[in-house]
Formats: sequence, C-alpha cells, structure tokens
Amino acid sequence: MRPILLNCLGTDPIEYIKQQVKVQNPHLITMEEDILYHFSLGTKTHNLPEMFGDIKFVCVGGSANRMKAFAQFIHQELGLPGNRDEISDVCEGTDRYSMYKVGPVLSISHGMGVPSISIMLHEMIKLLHHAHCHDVVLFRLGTSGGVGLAPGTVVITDKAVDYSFRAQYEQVVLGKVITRNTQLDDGIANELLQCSSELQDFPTVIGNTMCTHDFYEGQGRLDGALCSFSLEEKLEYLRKAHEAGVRNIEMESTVFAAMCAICDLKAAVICVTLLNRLDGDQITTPHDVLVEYQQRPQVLVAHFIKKRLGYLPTPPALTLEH
Ligand code: R2B
Ligand code: URA
Repeated sequence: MRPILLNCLGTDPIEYIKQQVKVQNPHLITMEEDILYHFSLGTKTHNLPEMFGDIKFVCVGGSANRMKAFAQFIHQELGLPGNRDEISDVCEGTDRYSMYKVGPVLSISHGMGVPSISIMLHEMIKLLHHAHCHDVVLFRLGTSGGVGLAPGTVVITDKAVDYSFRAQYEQVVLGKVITRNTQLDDGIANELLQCSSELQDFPTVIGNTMCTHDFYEGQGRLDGALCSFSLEEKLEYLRKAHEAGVRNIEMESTVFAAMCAICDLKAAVICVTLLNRLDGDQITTPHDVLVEYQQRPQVLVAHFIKKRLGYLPTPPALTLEH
C-alpha cells in the first residue's frame, strides 16, 4: 500500500494533485504566455494564482446582470466584509463576458448558446488551471422551458441530452465530428436536491435537460419568424422528449457538461422553467414573477455553497432506535 504523506494543508499530496484543475492540451505547457483574450486577462499581465487561487465554486449563467446580482447575493449570504454594491467586474477590459469574484466564489456570464459558452469555458478552465485552483465545483444557473412542469419549477439536470435525446455533445474538430459524453456529477445533483428539500421554497426535480442550438425552430416553437411544422407535430416531439426523461429545454448544458467531464471537473446544471412548453411558446409571465423565478437557482446554489463552507449546521445522521 502507498504510504500516505500529508502536506502542510493536511491533505494527501497525491489527492491534492488529483484535485487540481487540469487542461487537456499538451501545447499549453509550451506557451510562454497565455492570453485569455475574451476575459482581457493573461498569464504575463496578471498574477492569476494570487487573484484566483482560492476559488472553490464557479457559477456561470447567461446574463451579465444576473451574474452580477448573484455575486452581490452570495456576498450578502456569506457575510463578507465590504460593500456588495462595489463589487467590480474583473473583465472590465472587455464587454464579451462579465466576471465577479466574491471570496471563494466566481460568478461569470456566458451569453446565449453553445458557441458563446464554449469560448468562455475554454478560458475559464485555463484560468482555474493557471491559478492552481483545486477541488472546484462548477454550476450553470439558468432559465429554460419546462416540459410537463409547472412554471417556476427548478430542474437539476440528470443527463444533458441533444435534440435526439442522446447524452452526448458533438464537436467538430479539424472537419470531423467528435462525440463527447455529457456526464454530470450525480453526487452534487443529489446534494442540491437535498438543499431544496431543506429550503422548502420552490418545487425542484431531477430530470434530463435537452440542449438545442436555437430558441425557436430548434425547441419546436410555433412563434418564430420561420416555422415549417404543425401544432400536432410540435406536441408529438415534446411528448417524445418527455418520454425520454426530458423535463426542460435550454441552450448550453451539453457543452458545459462535456467540457467539465473531460477536464474531470465536478459540475451541475440548475435551471428554472419559465413556462410549460406543452401549454405554449410565448413567455407571458409578468416581469416581477420572472425575476423571482430566476432567483431560485441562485438561492439553491447559495444554500449548497453555505453548507459546503460550514455556514449551516449539517443535519444529524439518522439513528435507529431500539
Ligand atoms: C436559456 O435562456 C436563453 C434563451 O432565452 C438561453 O441562453 C438558455 O439556455
Ligand atoms: N430558455 C430557453 O432556452 N427556452 C425557453 O423556453 C425558455 C428559456
């Protein structure tokens, strides 16, 4: 058996190295400098280990405003010093993405759709790697269309699936299609479900999430500028999706899951449903209700983070009475 040596942090060094954020690119090590162009950050211009080395949770979501609001919310929840209204955008040198660091939490916007989130993920994973981060958990917090669920339900993704309900992501590399698996972390998903039952604030389910490359035709909407199918055909597709375990539809989960899985990063996708797609396509819910819905994944993830950081008492283990 391998003798276990403990380093100054009290962890087994082999385990410590295993938990470091890794990239899967042999060329990176040969580069003298790495410019993270869309973040306006770089290995020569910024001290990434000093700026980001303590990150333990990365939360990503589509909208820059929502991710700023999340950063302010988590600042308040963690009771951190300083004024939460003064949290500034780390990526202020660019308007491609916004990034806020609040203690061990990084909150980043990714825009809409697979190409936008994929650029952000490449640079974010490299950032965590260059900063020597270890033992990091990633969350995508988003909105979605529900399939057979009441609006406002939070869906924790079991499998991120494509338009044919397959748990895979197709990436074109040098003109060839490469298929990557979209396995997410079951343990984190179950912990999140447990958090929801502790909060008792809103309905939460675990289900499959379908990721599409478009909001309109790709999600079977009848209300786009183009539509070539009938209401019956739309409903037949959504019913098949439901039979395949799909409970919500959004536009980033497969590439998020695939890239995290390849880099051995623990990840989860948590999206609130804004409508039930079996009932319609237009989002008619009043603005203030939508704002509250969009806070639900944030509340859930904040609870998870607080538990992990020891802010909340862990419920006592069940004991059997004799
Ligand atoms: C959910 O909402 C956006 C489209 O409105 C998209 O980014 C997604 O995944
Ligand atoms: N986001 C989506 O991608 N689809 C919806 O129906 C709602 C939000």
